Amino acid sequence: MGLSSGIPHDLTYGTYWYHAHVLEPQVTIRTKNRNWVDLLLQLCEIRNSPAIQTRHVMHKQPNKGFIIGVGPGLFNWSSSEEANTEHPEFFQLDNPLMRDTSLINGPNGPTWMIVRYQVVYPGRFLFHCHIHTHMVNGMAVSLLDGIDVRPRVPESEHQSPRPWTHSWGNARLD
Ligand SMILES: [Cu+2]
Repeated sequence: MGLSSGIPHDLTYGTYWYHAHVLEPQVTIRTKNRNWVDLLLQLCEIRNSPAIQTRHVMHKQPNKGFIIGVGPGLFNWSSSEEANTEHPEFFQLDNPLMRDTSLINGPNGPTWMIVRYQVVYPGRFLFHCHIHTHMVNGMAVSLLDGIDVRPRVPESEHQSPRPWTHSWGNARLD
């Protein structure tokens, strides 16, 4: 897609800045087509547990993102720009890694990572940990990318689907 040459260095892309507390109850993130999005991952500590965590294999569907920032502790800024102003050593905006899967871990306690991507494939996708026991425990969000250009379901398709029947027999599976 040639995105590496087009990644914004201007960290004012705050429209789609998400913290967990602003996520919808359904844990979805809605974006508009062509916009740039910063996803903030925050690893915290589990109470009464050692600080060390296993690595999390974070996979972003469908297109790759740029790992523009990684830092220790809790992310206490309100934007990538604000964090970069205070701690530029945590950011790599020139030729950042471009990945669809990235490792994040906190061997010495909490840590954070920012994945920046451009919405180029309208649709529903997952951003999730590839360790399935983590994913089923909630380490996943649904990216509703490009909601402004997704086609609408035709009125004629709004009814409940008819029972499906095997084309090779009479068995009804409803
Ligand atoms: Cu994990």
